[in-house]
Amino acid sequence: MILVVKSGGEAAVAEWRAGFAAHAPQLDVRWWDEPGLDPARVEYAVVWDPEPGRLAGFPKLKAIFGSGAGVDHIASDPHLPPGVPVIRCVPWEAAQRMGEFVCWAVLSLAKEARRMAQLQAARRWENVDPPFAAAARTVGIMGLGAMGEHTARMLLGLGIPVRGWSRGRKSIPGVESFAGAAELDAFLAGTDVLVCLLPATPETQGIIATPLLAKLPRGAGLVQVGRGSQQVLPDILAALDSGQLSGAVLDVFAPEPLPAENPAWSHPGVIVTPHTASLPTRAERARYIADVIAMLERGEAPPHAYDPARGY
Ligand code: NDP
Ligand code: OXD
Repeated sequence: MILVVKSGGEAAVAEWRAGFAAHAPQLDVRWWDEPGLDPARVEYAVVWDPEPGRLAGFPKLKAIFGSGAGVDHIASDPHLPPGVPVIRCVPWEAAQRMGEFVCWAVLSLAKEARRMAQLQAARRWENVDPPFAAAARTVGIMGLGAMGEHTARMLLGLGIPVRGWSRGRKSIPGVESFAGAAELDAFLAGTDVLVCLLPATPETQGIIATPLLAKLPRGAGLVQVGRGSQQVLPDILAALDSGQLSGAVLDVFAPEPLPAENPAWSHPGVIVTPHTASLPTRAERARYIADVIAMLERGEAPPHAYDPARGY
């Protein structure tokens, strides 16, 4: 049973192979561009940002796995083979690592970590006196899915009040739920630190822009860990310059890598991280994918399947 992999480059294939060998030794793991590979023998694919049209070249494909949680880079392929499920890679570690990153980001904003790093670089011994305890500011999470819900619980564990916005209403103990476009403004009005954990869809494209930022309380923080297509970066920098935002942690950009000349790199109010909020090891992801392949082979419905009707 051949599984092709295109994630992390050819150099990463050995690590993927070792990960699968531990949990699904029947899988023959091959590099996507391997010379002489017979496409008709390929049954599974694990990919990040595949070239459009390539997946359609495997006629016996049973499932396509994203090597990450968001599969917009696969779903955007106009030649995606019809009827082949696209499955998001969401091991427990992915949500845990995301929760850890967001807690770190929220605390970094509250503790003015960027300013402290600047003072250290300048060898200046100056008090940094944040005006609020982190627990005095409500975090609002846009997107309460696999990542958002776990993150909400971890923030609550730190004593930080949490509210969330999603398409459908949620009932997560301790989290105030807002649903749909009609409740977005009310959600934003009580959000002191906005966390974006939305998928990239036509509805979320460009959502983090001046009109939305203006609805947050003045001096709000922003943690963007969704997708770069959701933000208008000049609007975020302008909101920081005007004081509408007090600080931002930005992990995702369009395009990636963020070009060296982009002003976000050196903006005093921004912490830039290189799309690194949640990256489980290849061993963790291989174990998860192997488990889902076992479910598929037993004829069971896979978890975290991409739904083309919803767009995520
Ligand atoms: P899920 O599909 O599990 O959750 C998506 C959430 O967004 C759901 O709560 C959904 O609402 C909500 N949502 C979707 N569209 C809308 C909309 N138009 N209005 C309001 N709410 C909406 O995804 P995950 O939690 O697994 O991942 C979310 C995203 O995080 C990924 O798509 C990816 O872009 C990003 N990500 C980033 C990483 C990084 O390292 N920076 C790592 C992993 C993921 P409902 O529940 O009602 O359906
Ligand atoms: C993502 C991921 O979807 O890294 O961004 O998992």
